[in-house]
Parts: sequence; C-alpha cells; structure tokens
Amino acid sequence: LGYKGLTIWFTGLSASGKSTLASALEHQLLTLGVPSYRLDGDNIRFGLNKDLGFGPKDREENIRRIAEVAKLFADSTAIAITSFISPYRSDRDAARKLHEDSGIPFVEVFVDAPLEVVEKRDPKGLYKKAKAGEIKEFTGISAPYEAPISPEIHIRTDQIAVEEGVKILVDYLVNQKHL
Ligand code: GGZ
Repeated sequence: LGYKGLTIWFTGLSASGKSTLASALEHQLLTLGVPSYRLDGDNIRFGLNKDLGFGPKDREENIRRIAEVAKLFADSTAIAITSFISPYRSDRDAARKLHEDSGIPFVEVFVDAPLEVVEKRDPKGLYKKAKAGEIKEFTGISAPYEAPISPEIHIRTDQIAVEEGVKILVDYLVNQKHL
C-alpha cells in the first residue's frame, strides 16, 4: 500500500453519528493494515484540552489544537481521524489550511442528520437538558452549527447504515489513491 498520511475530519451535531462512523472506519482501516488513529472527546477533551469549555473562543482553540495533533499523526504516515462537532466553518477551514500548507490531504466529512432526528436520539439526554436551559450554548439549540458547504463527503446517517457509510469512505479513499 503506497498510502500517504492524511486527516479525515468528521463534523456534525452531537448524536449525528460521528463517533460511530469514525470508530467503524478506524476498525476497517486497521483490518486493512493501515495505521490509523482516532482523536475524539474521550482522548482529547479529558486530556490535552481539559482546560477548554464550549464558548466560541474555547471551541476555536479546541479545534486548532486538534488540527495540529491530527497533522502530526498524518505527518507520521498514519491516517488521523477526528470526531468533533467543529461547528464553525472558519475553524474547519483553518484546520484544512494547516494541512494543505504542509501537503497533507484533508478530507472533510459532513455527518448529517436533521436536528429533529438527533433530538429524538438524544442518547445522553443532552438535548433535553439544553432545551430546559440546564446546558448553555448547546450546539443546535443555543449555539450555532454551520454546515459544510462543499465537504469531500456528505453522509446522511438518518438514511444509511453504518456499514454503508464506511463503504462510502473507503471507496473515496481508494478512488483518491489514498489507499
Ligand atoms: C455541544 C457539548 C456541550 C455544548 C457538552 N455543546 O454528544 P457528546 O456530548 O458526547 O458530544 C458533545 C461534545 C462536543 O465536544 P466537541 O469537542 O466535539 O465540540 S466542539 O467541536 O464544538 O468544540 C457533547 C458534549 O461534548 N457537550 N457541552 N455546550 N456539545
């Protein structure tokens, strides 16, 4: 496999299915023998970024640091997979520029499910709390989500199963000769 490192950047609302798709993709890549590493809230927001909250400035800094770390993994020839809401277009564009300036491919994946759907899923009860005013600045309820305009990949998780999503991602990587 003559692959180069790259970053696959998932963006979408809470409960849109980012983590599910990102872990399924990571598993598939590791099965194919491709070194990959996933960055998500569990290994970043509780460690490197535990000083950051959810106001616009903190989210910007969250995404900036994640982009730098993803770039380092990609630089080491791994596939870095990031799974964060990353609600601001300008922050995602800065992450893209950071990569592209170093010649590292950046693949933006919009994990899309309508607000009504994610509110119904509400696996952690966060939307309920946000609507009751118990969580401030909650994305989709009281803080913005700026949907990507031209992501490399757009996956509607209310319409397709996880395995289909993984296939779309792997097919894209093969077509682009990243795998
Ligand atoms: C959005 C919040 C908030 C607020 C806590 N807004 O479903 P989850 O729980 O596991 O995923 C959400 C996660 C979002 O963190 P990110 O680092 O991905 O956000 S960003 O990219 O915007 O910096 C949610 C939880 O943290 N959470 N408070 N106010 N999500």
